[in-house]
Amino acid sequence: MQEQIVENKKSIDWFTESRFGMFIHWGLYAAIGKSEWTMYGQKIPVKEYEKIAATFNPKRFNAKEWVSVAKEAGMKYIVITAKHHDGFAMFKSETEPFNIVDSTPFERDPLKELAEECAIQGLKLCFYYSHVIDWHHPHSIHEHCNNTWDYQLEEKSFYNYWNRLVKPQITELLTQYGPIGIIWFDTAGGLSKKDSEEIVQLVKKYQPDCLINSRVSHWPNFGDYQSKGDNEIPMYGEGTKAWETPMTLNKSWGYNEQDDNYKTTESIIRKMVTIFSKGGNLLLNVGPTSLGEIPIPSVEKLKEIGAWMNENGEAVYGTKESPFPYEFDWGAITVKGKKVYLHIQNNKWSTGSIRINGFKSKVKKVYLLSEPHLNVPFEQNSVEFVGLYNLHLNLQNEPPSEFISVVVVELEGELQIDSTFIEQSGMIKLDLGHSIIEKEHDHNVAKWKVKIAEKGKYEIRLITYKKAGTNWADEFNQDMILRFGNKTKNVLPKEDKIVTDSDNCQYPYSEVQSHLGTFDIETIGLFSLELGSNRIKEKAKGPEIWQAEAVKIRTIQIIKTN
Ligand code: FHN
Repeated sequence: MQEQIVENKKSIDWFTESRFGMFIHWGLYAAIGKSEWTMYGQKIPVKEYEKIAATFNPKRFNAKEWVSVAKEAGMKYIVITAKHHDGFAMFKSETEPFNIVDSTPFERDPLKELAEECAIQGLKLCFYYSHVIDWHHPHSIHEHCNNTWDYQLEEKSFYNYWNRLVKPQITELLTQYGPIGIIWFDTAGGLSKKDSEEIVQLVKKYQPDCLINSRVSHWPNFGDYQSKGDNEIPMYGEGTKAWETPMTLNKSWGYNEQDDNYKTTESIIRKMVTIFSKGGNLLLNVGPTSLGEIPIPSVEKLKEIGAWMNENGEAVYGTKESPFPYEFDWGAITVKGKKVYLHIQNNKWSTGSIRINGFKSKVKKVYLLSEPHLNVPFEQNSVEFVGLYNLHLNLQNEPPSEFISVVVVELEGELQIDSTFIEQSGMIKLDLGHSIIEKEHDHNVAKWKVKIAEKGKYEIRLITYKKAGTNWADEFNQDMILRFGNKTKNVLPKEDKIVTDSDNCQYPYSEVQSHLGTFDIETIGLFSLELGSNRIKEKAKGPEIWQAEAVKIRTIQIIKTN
């Protein structure tokens, strides 16, 4: 399959250049208004659930409006649920009458209308298809989540479902709606490699340029790019192929009338630029109502995001990830040719300056993206014998954009940086993904090398992401072994600080910071840092099932305290 990924290079380009798409979770469940898992959660019998179709009449659905909302937000593609886990097809299906045209008073095919409108407005249309979970069909089999209130598991025959529903419906989707950007598969627990390959071949047979996400299963053998876990922003060092984070605007995918837990626009934009700076795409979700409207708070958020994208799109579309293998506390970096874009959080402008260590390229000029005539004063200096190169910017004016303001650093030549870990203004984050993991006795040790440019006291913190409802003491009940330079400490991490809205982390996870120790650094140079624990796992070879982990170790943060 490696060959196939290379063959698809051309079609993956539109995806990586686009960076930003709209996810739409829309189905019969919108009429219940409690999100898309209600049928399963309440064990609603198929016969009862089917009755909802008779009342489903999304009269206010307007494809032109939906596509315009996406386009004005700066989104370049739309992924809509053609069939979610409830088995209801949101398109005219000859294969199965449980579909929006044949079993509702609405009688229209919204996917056809969206396909026409996307073609007019220049967005790629993509279809989500739940290929393994289907609570309506008597023969679908998933490893965990089946309809066992209507059907007996032992009476199911998977290929009855696979051959008579899944394959024909995917064929319909690929042959009746013009070119499709992605078939977005989901929750494939239990699907065999053979079946997974078969569905990949089916998609490629009808539309060779159509991309397939990793949740088709058996990634990296199959799938053109990786879907990260829901609401998961990966750490550095977790895979280099194209990837995408599916993210909710509030806490739900399908329409949930009680969920007004919207993220702030600032928080979304911070997460967005973090994703872009790591080379990923953001697929941001809306859950329209049963009348066919995108909820007003979602539209308002998307308008604000659109205003930001409109001003700063140059620093997003077609850019590459930051070459620095770690996060900065002031914001994030994207790169295009000889331009380096610094996405600086507005609350950092008041500090008056930003210093980037490890910046080797000669800088030609620095200016504000939104006001290119306004130059930003800068200095470059280096201490070559210790390999320190820094770029210092003076942020004299007020931030020019709302939320995050972009500064363009234009280079004389190609971008060159020192890619070792170097503390940045007294701080650096070392992600587990970039450590070398070695086995010692009964546990693993994660190892990094880090360059310290200033003498002083340094605090070491552990950053983990904890799932809501997890009891910390159950997860961490043994000391970790921390080695920094030639000093060693045994420490049991505690929940010292909880951050509910960090740039990388969101519901159902929150960031936990644990103080591990403080060390005196008396000479500048390269230090080794090691963390040993039975909680450090070998690096995942395939996709991680993000949702399954109660606590995920992410990062060691080093902070200069004086
Ligand atoms: O179970 C689904 C869920 O309803 C939703 O569609 C998300 C979107 O990524 N995918 C599954 C859970 O990972």
